[in-house]
Amino acid sequence: MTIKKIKTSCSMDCFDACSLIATVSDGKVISIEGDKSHPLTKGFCCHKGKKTFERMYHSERLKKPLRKMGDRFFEITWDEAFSEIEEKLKTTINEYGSESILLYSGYGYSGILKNADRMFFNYLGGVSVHKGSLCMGAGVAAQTYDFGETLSNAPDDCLNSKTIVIWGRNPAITNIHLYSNIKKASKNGTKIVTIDPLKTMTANKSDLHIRVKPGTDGALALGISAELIRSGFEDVNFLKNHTKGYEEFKSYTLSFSLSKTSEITGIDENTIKNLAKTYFEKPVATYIGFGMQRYENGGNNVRCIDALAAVSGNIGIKGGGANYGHIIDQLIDCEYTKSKIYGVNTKYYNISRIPDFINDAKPAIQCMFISKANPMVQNPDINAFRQSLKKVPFKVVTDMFMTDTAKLADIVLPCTSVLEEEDLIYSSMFTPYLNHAAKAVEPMDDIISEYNFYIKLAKMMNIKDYPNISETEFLKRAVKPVCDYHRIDFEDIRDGYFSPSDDIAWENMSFATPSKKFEFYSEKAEEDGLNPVAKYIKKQKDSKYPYRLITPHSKKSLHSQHYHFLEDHQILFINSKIMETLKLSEDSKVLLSSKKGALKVMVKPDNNLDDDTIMMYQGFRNEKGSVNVLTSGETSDMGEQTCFYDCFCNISKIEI
Ligand SMILES: Nc1nc2c(c(=O)[nH]1)N[C@H]1C(S)=C(S)[C@@H](COP(=O)(O)OP(=O)(O)OC[C@H]3O[C@@H](n4cnc5c(=O)[nH]c(N)nc54)[C@H](O)[C@@H]3O)O[C@H]1N2
Ligand SMILES: Nc1nc2c(c(=O)[nH]1)N[C@H]1C(S)=C(S)[C@@H](COP(=O)(O)OP(=O)(O)OC[C@H]3O[C@@H](n4cnc5c(=O)[nH]c(N)nc54)[C@H](O)[C@@H]3O)O[C@H]1N2
Ligand SMILES: [Mo]
Repeated sequence: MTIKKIKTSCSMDCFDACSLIATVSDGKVISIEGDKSHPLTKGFCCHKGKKTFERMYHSERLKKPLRKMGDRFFEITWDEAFSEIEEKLKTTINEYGSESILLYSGYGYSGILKNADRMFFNYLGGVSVHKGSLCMGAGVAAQTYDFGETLSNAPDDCLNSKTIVIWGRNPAITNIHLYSNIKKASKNGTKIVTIDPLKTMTANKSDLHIRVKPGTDGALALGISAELIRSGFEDVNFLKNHTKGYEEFKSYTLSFSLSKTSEITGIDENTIKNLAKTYFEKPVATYIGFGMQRYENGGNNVRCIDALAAVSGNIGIKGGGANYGHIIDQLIDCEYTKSKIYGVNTKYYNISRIPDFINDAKPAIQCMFISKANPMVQNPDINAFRQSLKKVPFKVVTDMFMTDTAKLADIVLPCTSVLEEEDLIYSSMFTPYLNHAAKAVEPMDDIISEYNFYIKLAKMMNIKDYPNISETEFLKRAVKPVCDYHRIDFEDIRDGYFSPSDDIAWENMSFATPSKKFEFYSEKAEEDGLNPVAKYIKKQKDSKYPYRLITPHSKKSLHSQHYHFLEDHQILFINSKIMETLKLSEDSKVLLSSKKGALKVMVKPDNNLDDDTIMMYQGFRNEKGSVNVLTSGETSDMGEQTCFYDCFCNISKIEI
């Protein structure tokens, strides 16, 4: 028996991107552990990361290409799959042009290599590709106006903080390595404050939980800033030397009196006053989450929080930061970037509103390629999504499993697991590291990797310039700018990991904005038709749908991926007062309806919820109750981010 330890990485779309050690015995992976030598992973990962090898060997894993005939799928050979796809692409391009091909290349896998699909379709002349975001777009746009880029302090820098404010993020569940640092900081005496409408596990373990009304964080941040300014607590030096437009911000923010802020946010005046004092007593690290930007005013909410961090001088300092994401994509310049010049016919569709795009596209969409995503569960307004797909004559989905999306395809292609290929993994959400993932085992059943699939298809389509290079060479070229800048060799990264980032974001006070300062006033925002200064915008409610549905991420699953195999049923959490008003008891069945659709669900009481907020977890597959039959494709004020949590519903009891 030969036992090998292979250094690989979790490839799931997550803050942490854990470095993993796969134990391989006689050509089979038998276990996965967090990598002890990795500075962020520190020897532990979550249950989902550990399951990476179980997913690879799962009995339901797809191993052969499948073709739909009637309502059923049948196995076909790779050659048959290739020739049908080749023929469809050729006739589509000849008759309608390449823009009548739609590519949905999602975020279900965080490696560089699997950008091959985007590269191929650029070489093909450019197709319809997405813009906007289901995930973190509003916050990224906001931080780009304020700082010029989205960067955070190093993950363990919060050990230097006097207070850590976790604002609309649930790291105990979604970002476990940040959470372990927070726990450590707490033991050392750092105060932990969580601002969240839900009593999450993170909120439960904090020194202070502030239950803000959903979507009102902008007002809260402005109210705290106003109190800081009124008390003379603002950081005069930082404001004078490193910011632009403070006076404009100040005159607007001062209209947020304690009483007005309290009324909007539901937080008492004393708490707001104390928060101002907390922000004055530096350093304060603010961890801004993605939950709080899934709103119509999501971008402005983040801008208001950035402004608070700036007014209090918590930017560019140890233990501080307006820590949202940590984008390192700009350092990666792969063959994919070069391929963009070939994509002359590239057209953009809004990722939240695919049905509208398909319904109106001219030329009409003829072919659709979906990979690394399960939009039939995760996109908003999935009823409309399903309807619109009926109009697309030919659909190819690449996935490891028969998802709700794959079920709607004409051809389903299997793909490799991260354990079956070499790759470089990164996340841009939090971890500053690029992790090398070595190939642990050969692909099962001769599955053709996406990378090699597109090399072969490029040959069949006679694309002469398409880079016919090895995976290793592709990765080497991708990180060449990083290697050149940091004077390292690809082999240094191949040893395990590399962080190209500074420990303290913006420590040199040279921001990436046009003025090189922190911009309270952003001309770029103004050019984009937005208020140049961060603003609180209020969402009007529709009285027909009195309850706001929040659908956060759960511990059990990464989106739909693990729920796919769980027997759990969807549950709607509401408080006892609503239960009484609607004459419901625990486990009653209700019809939850929105202007987009309806879902039958069981209810359970949760008295930590207020009287107009209800909660369900996202990620359940269609037959178990996908929340996204209720959500709509409306997008936020900036970044074209789906407003998943601006979902207003009604509840009616189902009499059995
Ligand atoms: N276990 C697990 N981990 C994951 C994921 C997963 O599916 N499962 N998904 C990964 C991905 S892709 C992402 S984007 C991240 C998301 O990570 P997070 O941002 O931590 O998670 P969310 O569930 O989007 O929302 C975080 C919190 O925002 C709160 N919230 C909602 N509305 C408001 C509001 O108006 N104001 C405030 N202050 N808070 C609000 C919610 O109650 C929730 O507790 O997690 C990543 N990690
Ligand atoms: N209501 C509501 N909806 C939400 C959210 C919410 O908070 N509320 N959160 C949103 C967020 S933050 C996000 S990021 C999205 C996530 O949306 P998705 O990324 O669509 O969600 P996943 O369920 O993770 O689907 C990823 C798919 O990729 C497949 N996959 C994994 N590895 C590979 C690979 O190597 N190649 C290929 N081809 N496929 C692979 C997986 O098997 C899985 O089916 O959902 C969004 N939807
Ligand atoms: Mo996400």
